[in-house]
Amino acid sequence: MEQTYVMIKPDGVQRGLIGEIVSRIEQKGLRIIAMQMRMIANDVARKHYAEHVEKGFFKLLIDFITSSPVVCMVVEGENAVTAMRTMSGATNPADASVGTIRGDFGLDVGRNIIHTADSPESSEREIAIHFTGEELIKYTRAEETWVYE
Ligand code: D4T
Repeated sequence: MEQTYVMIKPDGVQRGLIGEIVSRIEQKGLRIIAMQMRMIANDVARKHYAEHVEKGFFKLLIDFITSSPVVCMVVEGENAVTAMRTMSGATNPADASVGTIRGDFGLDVGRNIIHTADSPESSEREIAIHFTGEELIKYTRAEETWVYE
């Protein structure tokens, strides 16, 4: 089982998409093992997006992600990183396929609704930024014998 870090961004929360997104994750068969709504502190945001520090959009990105509550999650399942990236769609919603979260609900790269870690290594790094080990809950979902062969 793989774990991935997922975050419903301020625009997703403000647009009332928490339920829709959580529902898609549940319906996919993935297991949410941690979930909390919180305001992201500036230093946490800078750590999370450290790879983009030199980019022109960095300040706007930090201002945006700290502007309003986000919903932080750890999602677990077979190939969870790829599964969540596929469900989220291309970074720019203009390029995202219909049926993906960004393709169905977004229009602008600066308001792309959801973040999902892009590799198992990023996932491990991001989970450690946003959650403690004790906050990750070990359990199985009753339907998993019907999700996995
Ligand atoms: P996140 O990290 O938010 O899941 O997005 P991606 O993994 O799909 O894309 P990314 O790291 O390349 O970009 C991080 C974040 O910055 C915003 N962004 C990106 C932006 O505002 N303008 C831009 O030109 C780009 C490339 C959107 C996502």
